Amino acid sequence: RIQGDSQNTKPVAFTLKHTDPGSKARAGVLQTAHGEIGTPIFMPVGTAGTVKGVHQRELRNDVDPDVILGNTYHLFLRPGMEILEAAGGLHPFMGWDRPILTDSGGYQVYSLSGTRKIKEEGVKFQSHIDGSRHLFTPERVMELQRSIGADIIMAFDECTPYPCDYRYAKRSMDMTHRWLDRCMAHLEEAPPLYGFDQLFFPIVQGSVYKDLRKASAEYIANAGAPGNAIGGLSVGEPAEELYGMAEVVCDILPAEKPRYLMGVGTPANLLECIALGVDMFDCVMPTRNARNGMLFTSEGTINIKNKKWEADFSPLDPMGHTFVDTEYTRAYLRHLFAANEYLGKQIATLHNLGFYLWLVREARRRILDGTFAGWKSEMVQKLDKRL
Ligand code: PRF
Repeated sequence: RIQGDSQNTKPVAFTLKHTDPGSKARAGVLQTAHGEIGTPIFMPVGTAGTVKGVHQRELRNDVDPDVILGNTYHLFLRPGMEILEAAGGLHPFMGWDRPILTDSGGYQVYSLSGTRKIKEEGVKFQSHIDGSRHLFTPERVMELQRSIGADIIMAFDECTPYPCDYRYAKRSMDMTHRWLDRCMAHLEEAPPLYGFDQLFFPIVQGSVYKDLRKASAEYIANAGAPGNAIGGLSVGEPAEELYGMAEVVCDILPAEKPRYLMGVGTPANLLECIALGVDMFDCVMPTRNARNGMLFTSEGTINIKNKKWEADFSPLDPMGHTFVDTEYTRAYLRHLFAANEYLGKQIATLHNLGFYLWLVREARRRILDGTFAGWKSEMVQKLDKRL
């Protein structure tokens, strides 16, 4: 059932614990059916019922995220809703009993499928797997997310490309708002399938136009949902535009609800946006870049395939907090990548996710003890370096 509408008597899902005196950063706790999420949080991307390259046991014990993300688009195409419903939803299917958020497909249909047609009714698209044709409407996508059974589900939206002319951006934003109304009307009639609440988050769009972003943030805030998301960013615009839009939107979205910036980003992007009041993030960067040999550390990024690591027997990351950081050397990981061994990608993935989760946990700790702003400025300098 949708929480947060004015008639709703359910307890508030989000509690703010502290606001940083030197920035707009906040630390909070979001209650979901499968447990609490401490914010700020980074959500590892588990597109198709797996965070690529990591066992659920390692994910839980070594990376320890409060929540992971799944994708409606992928799960719909494979394994399909019949299988997921027979399994009792995605949690039991994949053996993950902590919170899950599903994205609506409002981004994946645009970025992955070959041909697609966007109309008021919805989006017609072809599967990137077998070319089969499908139609996603706001109602259909709510049904799919009920079958998947995530704790947090997302509105169906259109993520505009960059660059995007003003006229297109405005028309698309207006349609995203109408789609939001359809999503909410549908959820009113369709209770969750598995006996627990699903928190519904609408999504702000508006490309890089301040007036559109403001209008969209106001529309989304008015929906009265238990949390709100910011979409349409990290699509190729300069970082300054990303921060500018995140700031405009955060200043309008209600302070007492969590704010989720979708598909962002680099470690420095996370810290800058936390400072603007963003609470939740997801991105394929730590997992995807790991599989390409790129490691994020607190001193900057490393390309482990580089010959310079060939005989470097120092630990992967002496300051790292995951077991792989001190258990393996750079020379060993470089060798695994050179030999194209599976384990190389697995180790790199654990390292990067461990780093991202350390970063947001440290940010949270610093917000709570009032030292976030200074720490952030220092960290951002180092994070963008290449070693
Ligand atoms: N909409 C949805 N998912 C997303 C985005 C969006 O705009 C983005 C923005 N880059 C990432 N994931 N539904």
